[in-house]
Amino acid sequence: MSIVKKTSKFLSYILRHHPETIGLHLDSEGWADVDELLQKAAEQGRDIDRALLLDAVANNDKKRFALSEDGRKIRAQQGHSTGQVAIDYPPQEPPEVLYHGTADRFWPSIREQGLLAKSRHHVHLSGDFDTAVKVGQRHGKVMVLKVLAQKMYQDGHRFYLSGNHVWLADHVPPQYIVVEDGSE
Ligand code: HQG
Repeated sequence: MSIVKKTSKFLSYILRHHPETIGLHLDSEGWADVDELLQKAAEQGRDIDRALLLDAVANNDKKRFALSEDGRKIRAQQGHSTGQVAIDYPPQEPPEVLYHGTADRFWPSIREQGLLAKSRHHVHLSGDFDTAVKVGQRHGKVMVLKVLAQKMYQDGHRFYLSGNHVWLADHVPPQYIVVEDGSE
């Protein structure tokens, strides 16, 4: 694995899940001070300099991280599990449908409960089918679900769009989920 990729994985772990493992403070919007992060990482024997951090941010395949305008702060754009963070993306009107990729073994439970955020803060949805396939493949035999997002929205459910264009919802009740057979 390249050093840039390793750095991205480290940043995901720290900025989304476990900032406390290096004693880093995130504010409620998920921002960490870049200098502090580099210093705390160095204390743990992680040799990350500013150039490497900027490289990991700029070249991340899913644009997982964002820098503040002045470049002094960094945060993960979505996918958090840490209780220290509650990013307040403004609610947005979603398109007619959104997609969620999962593994087919989860279907009996999803059919009963709908889509739950599980360990993350939100259910993650995508605007395109292919992204959902990739997300689902991480879990096993992929199954793509179509979410009737516009109908859900009309019924009063909220949607948010993260800075890296991942659609987020608190919960997707089962009546808005249709199994997608890929024929579209
Ligand atoms: C499933 C990656 C049983 C859900 C991706 C999923 C994404 C249920 C798993 C982002 C369920 C949670 C998020 C229910 C949901 N019963 N299973 N009622 N409700 N599930 O990884 O959406 O690389 O937390 O279907 O690209 O797979 O991290 O969520 O299979 O954008 O940037 O529970 O993570 O991005 O798994 O992936 P995850 P996800 P990053």
